[in-house]
Amino acid sequence: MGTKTTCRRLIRAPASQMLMVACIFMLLVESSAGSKARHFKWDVEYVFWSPDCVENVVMGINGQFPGPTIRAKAGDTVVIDLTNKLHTEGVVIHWHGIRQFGSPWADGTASISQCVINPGETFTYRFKVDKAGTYFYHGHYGMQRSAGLYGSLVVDVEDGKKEPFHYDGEFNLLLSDWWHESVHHQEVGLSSNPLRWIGEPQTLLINGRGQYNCSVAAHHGNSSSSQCQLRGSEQCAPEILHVLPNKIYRLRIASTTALASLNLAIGNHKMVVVEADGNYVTPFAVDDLDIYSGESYSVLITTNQDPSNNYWLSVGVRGREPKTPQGLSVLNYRPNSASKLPASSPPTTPAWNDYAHSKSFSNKILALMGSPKPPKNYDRRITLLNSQNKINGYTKWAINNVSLTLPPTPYLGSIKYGLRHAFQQNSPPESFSNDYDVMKPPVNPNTTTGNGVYILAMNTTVDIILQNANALTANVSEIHPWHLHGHDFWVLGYGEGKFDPKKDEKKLNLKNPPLRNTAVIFPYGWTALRFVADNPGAWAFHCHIEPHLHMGMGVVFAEGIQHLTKIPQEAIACGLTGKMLMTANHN
Ligand SMILES: *[C@@H]1O[C@H](CO)[C@@H](O)[C@H](O)[C@H]1NC(C)=O
Ligand SMILES: *[C@@H]1O[C@H](CO)[C@@H](O)[C@H](O)[C@H]1NC(C)=O
Ligand SMILES: *[C@@H]1O[C@H](CO)[C@@H](O)[C@H](O)[C@H]1NC(C)=O
Ligand SMILES: *[C@@H]1O[C@H](CO)[C@@H](O)[C@H](O)[C@H]1NC(C)=O
Ligand SMILES: *[C@@H]1O[C@H](CO)[C@@H](O)[C@H](O)[C@H]1NC(C)=O
Ligand SMILES: *[C@@H]1O[C@H](CO)[C@@H](O)[C@H](O)[C@H]1NC(C)=O
Ligand SMILES: [Cu+2]
Repeated sequence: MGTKTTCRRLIRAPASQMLMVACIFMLLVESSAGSKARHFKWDVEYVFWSPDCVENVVMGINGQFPGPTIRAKAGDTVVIDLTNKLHTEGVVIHWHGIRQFGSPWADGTASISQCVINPGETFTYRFKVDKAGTYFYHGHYGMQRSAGLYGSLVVDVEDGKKEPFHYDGEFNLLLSDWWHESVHHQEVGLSSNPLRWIGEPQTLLINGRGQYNCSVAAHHGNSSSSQCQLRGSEQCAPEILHVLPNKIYRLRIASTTALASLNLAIGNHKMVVVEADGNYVTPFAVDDLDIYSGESYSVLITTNQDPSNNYWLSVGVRGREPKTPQGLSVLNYRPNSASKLPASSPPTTPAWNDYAHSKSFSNKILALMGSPKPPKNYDRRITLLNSQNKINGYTKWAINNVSLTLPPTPYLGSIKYGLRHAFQQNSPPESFSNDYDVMKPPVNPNTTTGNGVYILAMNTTVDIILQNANALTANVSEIHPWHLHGHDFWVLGYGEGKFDPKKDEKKLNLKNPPLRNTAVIFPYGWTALRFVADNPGAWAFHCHIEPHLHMGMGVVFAEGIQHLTKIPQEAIACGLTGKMLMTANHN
């Protein structure tokens, strides 16, 4: 079945002439059982909001923060007409975890998959959600994710199929961190010499809700802050999780933090981890769960505790010396009152630098039996050294000595049309020199900014070794959660120090490695990933810490772009591809 839609769209050309582009495209509606198109109309705009009881300017969608939750079934096509109502800046939205098979222009990465949507313009994101799981979406231009542009995306199994576990109800917990300083202020600080670091967040948010300068748990006598005076209807009032006794609930947990690595725990309740980044894992039980920015998990909890009590759900900072109070919510057994505060204090977050605890958790994550297995061998191995450097006095993050600065023309279009001046044509380095000491603060005069691309041969198996190192300060190496667009990868293993092919190769797990889209590198350690370059497009691979990406911590992969028959004009009507289209349309 097919329907034809004609669209007429005003595209603002760089030279400010208005150019009418009429586009005709086929809207293919799947006729397979039960799957359908789900339409959304969104306006992105700044709104006044009080995420942590302090009023601020927040990037909202349809007047709402966080943005609306998208709910779809595997196989559905999601269609979002996104209108930019920001007045003074462009916008794009990335659908985090959706691989965008056959729709790489809908990945929502500025300068990579598309041009930014200018103020007043509407861009239609149309993509298939092909795999059930817990996902989210967020801005991917400048630091708009830090400004609050995010929301949840949940994909249910298709009709007639079942999840490999049972549950009676579910909750969605989108975790984030929040600063009172505006994102523009943060961005200028990061781009200044000397660097003005953004510092630790003021507040942790659960579903966009947190409390600054007061605590919902203050009666436990701990915090210096006072008891929050909340009625429950405030924008900052915690969302209560109402449950019934002796049931199983699925908590879908996703982290879209700008900076914080988090740990989540629920008083008295164990959690059984069943899903990671939209892939099933072999279930395992934990008391607390580490989650890095860009990751998602599903856990099952059984409500088998004393129903006359309420229980804290706490979220705290790991991996950086915390200066931010825990984020809190309450688990309430119906029909008892939710206003009665829990009897015990909130679960304590493990020490921020207890990396053994974090590694033990990461190593428990293994694919569920029957999941796709990695190819036995790789065709190409790229080793990516993560280092912090000074470039002309500016503090930057670099990958193999190159700090990423995105070009004005999106790679998807410039590669497709062979516009060689759009970005550096030499491939970035495949590895770093053997004598680089990852333990010592580097003096690295050879670091530069750059925008070259790793061109991957179609359908080849690519191994990535992410190598952590010392930052500019002695004895400091940070956590970096790396997120890949357009693919899931297998996490083959984590190790300490410099990756040594002779010694470490045989430790890689090729039997049941988990498939994910985000994986962390621990301080001074390495992480080995494998994926198949089977999705034509231009794909970002980057640290999911927003200020780190802003400081250059990312690379770009591209594969099979020549196999794409047509890229919608509205995705690439800027920069050199914009000029090319203008010429073509005049002829
Ligand atoms: C924080 O709380 C204290 C005492 O409750 C109050 O004096 C102060 O003004 C508050 N600060 C902010 C920024 O709300
Ligand atoms: C009180 O707060 C501090 C710091 O936020 C934390 O280390 C400590 O575990 C808390 N104590 C209790 C009883 O919650
Ligand atoms: C990066 O710079 C360091 C120090 O200048 C040098 O040892 C190393 O070989 C360089 N790596 C690459 C990939 O150019
Ligand atoms: C920097 O790069 C140049 C040219 O590749 C090389 O000769 C020099 O040794 C490098 N410097 C360091 C410190 O690695
Ligand atoms: C890549 O693999 C897919 C699936 O096996 C196949 O359909 C496609 O033709 C292959 N493309 C190339 C360029 O080899
Ligand atoms: C860094 O660690 C080493 C070894 O643990 C120690 O000898 C050195 O004093 C430390 N340096 C600083 C600046 O803390
Ligand atoms: Cu990072």
